[in-house]
Amino acid sequence: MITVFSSNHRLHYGTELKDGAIKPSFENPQRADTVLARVRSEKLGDVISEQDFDRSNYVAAHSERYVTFLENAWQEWTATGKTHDALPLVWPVRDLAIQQEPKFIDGKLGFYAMDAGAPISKGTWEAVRSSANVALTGVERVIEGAHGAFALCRPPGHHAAREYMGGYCYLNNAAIAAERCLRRGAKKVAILDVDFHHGNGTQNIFYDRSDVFFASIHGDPAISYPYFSGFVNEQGTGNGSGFNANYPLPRGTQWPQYESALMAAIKRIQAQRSEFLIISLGVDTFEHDPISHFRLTSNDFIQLGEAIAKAGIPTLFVMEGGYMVDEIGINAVNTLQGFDSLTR
Ligand code: OKP
Ligand code: ZN
Repeated sequence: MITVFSSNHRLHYGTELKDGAIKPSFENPQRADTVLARVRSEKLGDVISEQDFDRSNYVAAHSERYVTFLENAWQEWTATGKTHDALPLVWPVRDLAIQQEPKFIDGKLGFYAMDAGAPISKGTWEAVRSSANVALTGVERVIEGAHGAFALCRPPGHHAAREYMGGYCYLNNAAIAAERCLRRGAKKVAILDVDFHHGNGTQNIFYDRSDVFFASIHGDPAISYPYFSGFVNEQGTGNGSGFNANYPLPRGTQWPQYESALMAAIKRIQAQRSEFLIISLGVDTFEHDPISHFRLTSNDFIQLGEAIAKAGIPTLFVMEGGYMVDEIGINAVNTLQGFDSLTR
């Protein structure tokens, strides 16, 4: 299958708050470059660059004021004399005022963030915009008739909600791609999130809607990031009631148990009669991932790709997490090769 890639991802590399200290982020540029190298060495297919897309495509999944914040944050931060990464320091939880946007950058950062895991530096917006354009370029291929395509997005997107960033994510690439399908005439789209972490942002964006079905298989949020979403009882609201499905799994989950959840999710997706399937492809379910605790092997990812192919729906794979840089390429490309082996 074709891979879409943007070298602009290298413009973004920040710090994160980890174990009480500011450290270099696990979400580093080497990740995407390792995956790209594997795509090439395995001759998965052509690699193309991203096209440019209008900002209205981002606003389809996010609020106008949030996109404006992302566009201007670095400039507003440096206007106060700072030169290091911008990070939030206060968050509007529970009874605090959550309606009006603060007028100063420190307040805006907290207002538009769920955690301190999404630092903003000089090149962040350019990298983020390019990552969304990678997803849009990939989904255009699928809309035009390709059975599968791979959007090698970095930064990732699935923790980014309609109006907040977090967990290394700024714009929700998978959600933006789903909105593009709808804008181009589709009536039903499904997103399946196989990243180790719950796709809280994607869930948030489509929670009250029936046109995009969202399913996520992830580490039990009682013990895993993002802690505050991803539980079984979150099934959608209003028109979206019944169109959100979470499959939290315990620490140490191996392929047989994972496969049962995967089959259940795919069954739900097929029942929706979705015209397009978008996979939030995180490979941090790998047994040696440094920040997660499932135990999938590299071979298991081939089976993951095969199971997705059996759904028989035109599919866009969107890169999300995966932090064991030596194996991230093998595991991502194994998934794609598993898919291709049943669809060529
Ligand atoms: C992103 B993806 C907060 C950072 C805590 C965040 C993990 C994000 C995972 N300071 N760790 O789903 O792989
Ligand atoms: Zn993850």
